[in-house]
Parts: sequence; C-alpha cells; structure tokens
Amino acid sequence: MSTGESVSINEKKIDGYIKKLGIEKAVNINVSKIRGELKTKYIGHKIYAFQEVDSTNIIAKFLAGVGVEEGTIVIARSQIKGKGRRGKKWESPLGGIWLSIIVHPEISPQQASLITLGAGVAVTKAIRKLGVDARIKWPNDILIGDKKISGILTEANSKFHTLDYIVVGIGIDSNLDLNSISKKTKIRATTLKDELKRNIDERILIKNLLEEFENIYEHFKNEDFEEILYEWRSLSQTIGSYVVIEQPFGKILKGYVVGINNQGSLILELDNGELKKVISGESHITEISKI
Ligand code: BT5
Repeated sequence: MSTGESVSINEKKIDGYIKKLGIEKAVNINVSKIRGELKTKYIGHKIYAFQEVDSTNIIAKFLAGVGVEEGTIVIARSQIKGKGRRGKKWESPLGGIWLSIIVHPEISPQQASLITLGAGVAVTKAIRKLGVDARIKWPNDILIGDKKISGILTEANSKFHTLDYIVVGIGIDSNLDLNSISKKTKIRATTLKDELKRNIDERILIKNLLEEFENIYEHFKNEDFEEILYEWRSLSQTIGSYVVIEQPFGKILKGYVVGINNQGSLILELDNGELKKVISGESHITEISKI
C-alpha cells in the first residue's frame, strides 16, 4: 500500500471518529498562525483544534492508534472530563491551554516515564520565558511559589514489549478565571494572568512550549536522559526540600530529598538516615517545605 493511500484511509477514519464524537473544530484557535510561527522540525506540524472535548488525551490516544504523524497535537478550548493522574480530575474551563502531544519514540517502555520529567522541563522553561519563577515539583507539577500552574499526564501504550506511542497531556492555567474552578482546587492553584496581572498571549506560550518540548524530546529519543535530568534538577523545587510522600496502600515516607537518579526516581534520606529510592508514577509528594 502506498503512503498516499494509507494517509487517506487514516484521514477517513479520523473524520469518522470526530463526527461520531460530535465535537466542533475550534474556529478561534488560529492553527495555521501557530504552525506558521513554529520553529520546530515536526512537533506541532499537524494540529487538531476543538472547541470542547471530554479530554484531549482520549482523542490523542485514538489518533496515535491510527498512526498519525510524529508530533501531532490535539488542543481544546475546554474539557468536560479533563484527566489528572490515578483517576483524579483536571478542571479545564475556558481560558486555559489544554493540549496533548503524540510521539512514537523507539525506546523501551521502561524508559517512557522519563518523558514526563522532560515535558515538565519544557513547560517550566516556556513559562519562565514570560518572566515568572516557575519550578517543578516531582514528578509532574509545575508550581509558582506553592501554587500549581500546570500539570502533565503521560499515557503510553506498548505492543509486544515495545512502545507503540506516548501521549503527553499538558494543562496550563494561562488566562482562566480562578472562580471558574472549584474552591478546593482554587486555593492551591494560580494562573499566569494572576501572576503577571495581564492576559498573556497564549499563541506565544504554545509556540515556546512546543519548541522547548521538541528540544527535550530530541534528547529523549536519543536516550540522552542525563541532559533531561540535568535540566530537571536545575528547575526543581523538590531537591533540597523536606517532603512527605504518599505511596500505594497509604504508606507514608518522610525525608530530605537528596537527588533524582537516572530513572527519574527520587532519592530520599529518611529521618533515620537510611537512603530510599521512590519511584515516580507510584508515589507523590503531599507536602513540601524548604529547609
Ligand atoms: C495532573 O494530574 O496534574 C495532570 C493534569 C493533566 C492535564 C492535561 S490537560 C490536557 C490533557 N488532557 C487531559 O485530560 N489531561 C491532560 P495530578 O498530578 O493527578 O493532579 C490533579 C490535581 O490537580 C487535582 O486533584 C486538583 O487538586 C488539581 N487540579 C485540577 N485542576 C486544576 C487546574 N486547572 N489547575 C491547578 N490544579 C488543578
């Protein structure tokens, strides 16, 4: 089968899927303008933009499954069922950046989780370009001070022990009104609009984000994880802090974070002096304090 035919079969499948979902294309996200300004080799060259979806990650997983091109983006103005990790909700009203990036790296599934750290670096660098002091809280929260501005949800699919695709879902509270999210979430969140006291140009932020992501993804693809970890360490709010970590089955660990290893696990010095490795994806920090 020629490439031409497979592309048209894919496009038919994708059109059918979008029709079945009954979702509207976003007229007010200027996709060609974003693409025109992008200085990337492949990330963001194809963008699917929608008005309102359940979750951009769900659509991205479908697109990844039919084999869309490397670096394809799904973006929506709002999400009804935005997803956080482990079944948590990601509140996604109008005014935020909600997008998913589809990639197919030829690496082992065990290494896939490092892309979350890489995406964290890309988001943090893109936000910092606007002049705010964003930092990363392990493994996937981007904070300004102690308030969350962005979260990342990575979903990977493997076939016969090899990685089929990774969908990196990124949410950034750019211009949203904090009153449009629940009280419980609002007290621990901030927006770029609130930090900078002005509406930000989301197109510039998206452009910066996709360019930073491609830079870091090139390291990831080439298995140059040291570079990602080096950048992650320099942007981390977690290293050098005393933390409380919630593990599966309610186990709690407390200690001082002395570093992160080359699998992306935290190295914690427990109160009794013992060093403990804490694996990302299974554990998360519930409290953090600088000492
Ligand atoms: C995350 O999960 O932080 C991952 C968020 C990923 C969102 C993107 S948006 C595009 C793509 N499509 C999706 O459906 N998801 C991805 P987690 O670490 O589990 O954090 C979830 C917690 O963050 C919630 O329990 C709330 O406490 C908080 N939260 C929810 N919505 C928020 C918001 N808009 N801003 C700040 N914090 C929020």
